[in-house]
This record gives sequence, C-alpha cells and structure tokens, in this order.
Amino acid sequence: MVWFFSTNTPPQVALRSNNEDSFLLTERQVEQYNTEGYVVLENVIDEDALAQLRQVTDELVAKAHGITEHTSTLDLDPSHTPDEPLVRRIKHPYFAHPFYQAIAAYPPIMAALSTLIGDDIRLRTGGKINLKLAGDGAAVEWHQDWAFYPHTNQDVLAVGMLLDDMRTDNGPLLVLPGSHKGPIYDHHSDGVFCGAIDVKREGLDVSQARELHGSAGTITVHHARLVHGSAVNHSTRARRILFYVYASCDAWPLMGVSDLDEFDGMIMQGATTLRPRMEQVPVRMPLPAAPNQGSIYENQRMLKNKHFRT
Ligand SMILES: O=C(O)CCC(=O)C(=O)O
Repeated sequence: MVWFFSTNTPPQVALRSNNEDSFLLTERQVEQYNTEGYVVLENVIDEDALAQLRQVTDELVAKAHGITEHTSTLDLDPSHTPDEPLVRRIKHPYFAHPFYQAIAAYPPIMAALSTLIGDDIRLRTGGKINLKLAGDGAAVEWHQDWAFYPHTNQDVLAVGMLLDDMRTDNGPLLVLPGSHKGPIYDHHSDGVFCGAIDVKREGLDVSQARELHGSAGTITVHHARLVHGSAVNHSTRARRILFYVYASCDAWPLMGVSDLDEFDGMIMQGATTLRPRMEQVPVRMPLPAAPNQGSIYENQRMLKNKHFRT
C-alpha cells in the first residue's frame, strides 16, 4: 500500500488500477437512489485498501485496553471494562489516522458520488465507525441524518464502507425506501434533540424497511433524509462500517460554518463556493442540543420508547 502526502492534496490510497470511471453509477443505480433514497455498490474497496482499513481500525480499538472513560476518538460500550475492552464506535476517524483521510477521497467512491451530487464534493465532519461487535453490538434507533445536519440543499448523503460482511444476522443497516421524499420527523424527547424518532408517537410505519446486505468492501450510499437504523448484532460476527457524510460543495450547513478553512479543508474533489445553492427543503433544527453529547448512542439514550431491543 502506498500513501502520497503533500501539503496541497489529501493523502491517497493506491488503486489496483486506474479504473475509477468504471465506478460511475449506471442510470438504473441513479434512478434507484432518486426513487428509493439508497444504493448498494459491491466490490468498491479493493482487497489491499480493505486490509489496511481493518488493520488501522484494529490498532485504534486496541487502545481501549486499560481505559475507563470515553476518549475523543473511542466511544465505549456500557459493558466495557479496562480488562475486557468493548468499543462501540470510533469517532471522527478522519482525524485519527492518515489512512482514514486517504480512504475518504478514494477515487472509486468519488466517481460514484459525482454521478449523484456532482463533481464538487466536500466531506462533512470526520465520520464514524460503528463497530457493532459480535454478541450484542448496539442498535441504532430510527433516524434521518438530515435531522442532525440540515443544509441549504439536499445533495447530502452518507456512504457506509463495509469492513465486514453484512447480513441478516449481524445487525444490517435498515432503510425505509422512499422515506427521503417524506417529512422530517421529530427527533426530540422532552423538548430536547435526541437524534431518534419515536416511531409510535410519529405514526411511522417501518414494517416495509429493507435490510442492506453486502460483502466486506461493499459501500452503501443513503440520502440524508432517508429514515434508517439497525438492530442489535446478536451473531458471532462483527459488523463494522465506516460512515462518511459527503455534500455537494454548494450545500452549506444551516447550523453555520464556524471555521471556513476547516470547512474548505474537507473538500475531497472540485472547488468551493461562497454562494450556497438554496432549495426548498423541510427542516427541523436539532435544538436544543442533546445533553448527552459524544455519539449517536449517547444522544439516543434520551429516547423513551425504543424500537430495537437492547
Ligand atoms: O451503524 C448503523 O447501523 C447505523 C448508523 C447510523 O445511521 C448513524 O450512526 O448515524
């Protein structure tokens, strides 16, 4: 594996071949994204990159040995102990290791996304890896990413890079097809943002939800407004996914930009603009903020009527 570092360009992952054009989406895949709000793309991450992604992740997780509290990178499972470490999530991996920076700009992923949100692509935030470990890897309650970060237009999506095979038994990502065209549901509990939908209270029927499956190296792409979640992993196999959110460079966060250099420093491809594109989009602001900050698991603790059994 070769990394190229320079002060001007993000590090890059070496490709098996210069064939990123073959990752441009077909009309049918674009149509699926537009009508159903998601698409699953197999064999996007090649074997070398996947091996390195797993290795770097294992190294980070090993740092949980001996610690008692969450760190800025490691979100610990409630049953974690210093001797039997259990990490639930790696927070902001982009800032934790250069390889995660490289994989964020992986050319096949950029090629695939350019067919959906155009050639000017910005990474939003440092991402996360949900580890959903074997045994009882934590559920993620139903939610819409848009509820966390509304933008001026909806060319905003999340990419999930599968480190492990994802099947029915290990807590696959569940999506509600077409829900990205519906309302933005209330993600509040007791008047405070909790990052989860009380599906009973909101009258949201999730019985038609679909499981997303794929082998390690597959990527999932879902629209920021799509309702999604995932159940507990009761299997003997981990289900680790690296999630990155990308937006068209002209989609600006409605919560504001506090540091323009940092914002523009996350452009993976193309050019910035100071003229956000405005669309008529439904919005509920994620305020007042959740008292339990740190990760979605902490936020969602506030939800009273949990859908997934823990
Ligand atoms: O890990 C999962 O299954 C879902 C994760 C997710 O949607 C999130 O963390 O926002």
